[in-house]
Amino acid sequence: ERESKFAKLSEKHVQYFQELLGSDSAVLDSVTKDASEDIEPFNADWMRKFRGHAQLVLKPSTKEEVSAILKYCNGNMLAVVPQGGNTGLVGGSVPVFDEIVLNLQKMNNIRSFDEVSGILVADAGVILEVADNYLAERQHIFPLDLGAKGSCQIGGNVSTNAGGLRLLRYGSLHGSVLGIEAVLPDGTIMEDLSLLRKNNTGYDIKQLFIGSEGTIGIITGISIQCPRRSPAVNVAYLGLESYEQAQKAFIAAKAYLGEILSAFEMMDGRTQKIIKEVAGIKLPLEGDHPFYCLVETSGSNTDHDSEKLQNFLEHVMESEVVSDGVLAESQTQVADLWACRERITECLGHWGGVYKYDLSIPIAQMYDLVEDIRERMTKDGLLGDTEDHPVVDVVGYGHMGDANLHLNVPVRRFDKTVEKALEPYLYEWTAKRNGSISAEHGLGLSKKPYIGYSKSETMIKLMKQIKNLYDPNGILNPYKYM
Ligand code: FAD
Ligand code: 2HG
Ligand code: ZN
Repeated sequence: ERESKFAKLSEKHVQYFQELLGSDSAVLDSVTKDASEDIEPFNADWMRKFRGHAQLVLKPSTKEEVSAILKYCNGNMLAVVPQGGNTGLVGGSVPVFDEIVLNLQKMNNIRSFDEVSGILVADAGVILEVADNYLAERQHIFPLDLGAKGSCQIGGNVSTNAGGLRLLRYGSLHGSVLGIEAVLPDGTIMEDLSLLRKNNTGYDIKQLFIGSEGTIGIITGISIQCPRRSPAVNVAYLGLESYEQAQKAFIAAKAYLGEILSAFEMMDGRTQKIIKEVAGIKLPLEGDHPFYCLVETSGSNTDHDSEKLQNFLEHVMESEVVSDGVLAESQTQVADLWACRERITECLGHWGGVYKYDLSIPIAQMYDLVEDIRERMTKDGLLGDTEDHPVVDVVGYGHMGDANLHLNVPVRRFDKTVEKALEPYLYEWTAKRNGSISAEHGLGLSKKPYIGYSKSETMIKLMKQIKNLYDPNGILNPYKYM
């Protein structure tokens, strides 16, 4: 239910924001006002699963504007949803009711880059791919990469503590983000854009903002440690007979490739069949394999890296860990092999909807859950080839090197019976194995009711105390997180 403590948007409020930002930075609902831009894309999430009813979208260009907006909203009890690229997968970036959307897209300047230290300082609204291209021109790399790079913003990435495809190599944003500039709900500007790798002077408050999903403040800028870009990047795509073999391949990759291993991704055969059927992608290997792995190395010496990779491939082929494999021989082939992994998410939406789960589970047991759920869906008569079955398939893939499974259930329509058969069953399954109900996508709206499977009562109480301290009126991203 909409919380009655929040005010409803009035003409007076709109007038204040238009005077503050100018009318082209305040997008209004076309039903009630003259629309300068369609408001619908700001109200609907990427999956088209969640839809809010904001009547106003604000696009500030400076931290001072963000501060003035929040101060006014806090004083007038207007609820606000911070929004970056709106690629989040848990319903966190769109309103639940009529919250005002504060979108960061106009704050998109790179502020500085130091080629000696590799530290980048940039506005929160810079698109991830834009930041990475900027760094590529300077022989550096953004320490995060993910399929939504063309749309997601670095502020959104930090707010969700996104993991992505190379966490195995570059670690979590909790390690690489050095500083944060944020605006608190009462309008206070928190300047903590440290350029220091080491700084032991009290509580590390910026860490609270990393993964806080817009609940305690709006991130307006970040400073981040960026590694040198590796001149030698190799990618191999392997076909395997079983999940058991995929685990052996991972062990061998760590042993043979050591410090140059930069990604180890697992895709089941069903995901590969789906990308071929839905997007017409030509699969790199002949025939069907039950499992596939994508292995990437990044190093500084082409000959040295190639030799290591050859030894790895010889080992896994000779010992029959891997049934078949292909090594990219050009930049285009590198991109083609990565497409087989990165385009899965987009293709799974083909039939209408997807139930998505993003779980941390001990590697050895990761794929057991996919098989268990497939059996459950079949037994309940929900999975089948015809229209009267809501479930199209049950697939598993993900960041195997990080013990992060993406279990996806593509459906012909969102259906309460399917949802009830999945939840909380698979959260209980995960909790029993000491896993996490969200490895990287966060809580948002989808996982709010289930946080208890991953956090104790004491931890939830502490989280609520932090929320109340930063946002006593509860105006920032209400109804979500915990
Ligand atoms: P949004 O979706 O706009 O917002 C996400 C959350 O952060 C919301 O709660 C919002 O309120 C808050 N927020 C956004 N910006 C700010 C800000 N400046 N200040 C405060 N709060 C803010 N995620 C992964 O972790 N790993 C992946 O590999 C991955 N791959 C993806 C692939 C695809 C194809 C898609 C569609 C999504 C993928 N995601 C992945 C999920 C998503 O892209 C990431 O979570 C991303 O970090 C969200 O960034 P965004 O700018 O789109 O944020
Ligand atoms: C990925 O790793 C993303 O591709 C998205 O985290 C996963 O769609 C998903 O479930
Ligand atoms: Zn992922």
